[in-house]
Amino acid sequence: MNWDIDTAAAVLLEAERQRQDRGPLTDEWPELDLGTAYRVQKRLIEKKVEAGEKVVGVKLGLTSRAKQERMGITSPLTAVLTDGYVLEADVPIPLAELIHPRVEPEIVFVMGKRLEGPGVTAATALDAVESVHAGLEIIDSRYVDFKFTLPDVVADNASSARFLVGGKALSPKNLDLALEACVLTANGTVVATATGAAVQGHPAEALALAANALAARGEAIEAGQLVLTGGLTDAVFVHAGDQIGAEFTSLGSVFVTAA
Ligand code: OOG
Ligand code: MG
Repeated sequence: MNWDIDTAAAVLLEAERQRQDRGPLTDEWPELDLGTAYRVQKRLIEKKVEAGEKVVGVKLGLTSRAKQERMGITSPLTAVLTDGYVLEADVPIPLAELIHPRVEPEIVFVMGKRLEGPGVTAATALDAVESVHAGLEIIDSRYVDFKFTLPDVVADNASSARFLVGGKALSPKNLDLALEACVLTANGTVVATATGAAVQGHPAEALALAANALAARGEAIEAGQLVLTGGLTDAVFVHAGDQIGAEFTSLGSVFVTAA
C-alpha cells in the first residue's frame, strides 16, 4: 500500500465501521511520525464531519499513570470528540457496533469561554470552565489487542468510541478537583479507585495541557465544547449484561450497561 494521510484516515474509519481490528499503521508505514499522525486524526474527523457528524469537544488521553502504564506510552495526547460518539443516558453500550470496548471513568469539563494557548495555566484554564461533570468513556482501539505506538493511537483518534456525561453540573469554583474521589465499579464490585489528582496532578492541568498542545497546531478549545480530561484509572473490558459505574464524591455517579 502507498500510505498517505488520506489513505490512513480512510483505513482507520473503515476498520471502525466494519468493526475489524488491524495491525498498527506504523508496522506498514514506519514514517508515520507524531505530526503526521495528528494530520491523519484531523483528516479522519473531517471525514466524519463530511458524513454529517458535528465536533462537540476535545479529549485528552494517557494523562494518568494508570493509563500510561497499561498502554506503555508515557506521553499524553489529544483527540477530537464528535456527536457520533455521544451515548445518551440509559442507552446501553452497543456491543454489536464495537470491537473490544473498555470503559474508563473521567472528569469532564463544559467550557464557558474559549481557551486558547500558548501559556495557559491550570488557573486560567479553570477560569474558562462553566461546569464540571462525572463521565464514562468507552474506548475501542481499531488495533489488535490495543497494541499501538503513540503515532498509531493519535491517528486512531485515541481509541474514541462512545462517551457519556453525568447530568449533575457543578461550578469548578467550590470544588477541590485534585481531591475529588472516584470509585469505578463493575457489577457492583469496586475495580479501581482514584482522585482527580491522577490526571496530571489536577484535571485543570490536563485542560491547560490540551489548550497549549492544540495551540501548537493552530487550534483552540471553543466555548460550549466538552473536554474529557483522561481516564483516571485503568479501563475495564465490558461484556453483555455488565454494568459499569463511576461514583464520585461531589460530581455524582454515572452508570452504563452493555447490550
Ligand atoms: C487510548 C485512549 C486513552 C484516556 O483517557 O487515557 C484515553 C487507549 O487507551 O486506547 O482515552
Ligand atoms: Mg479516555
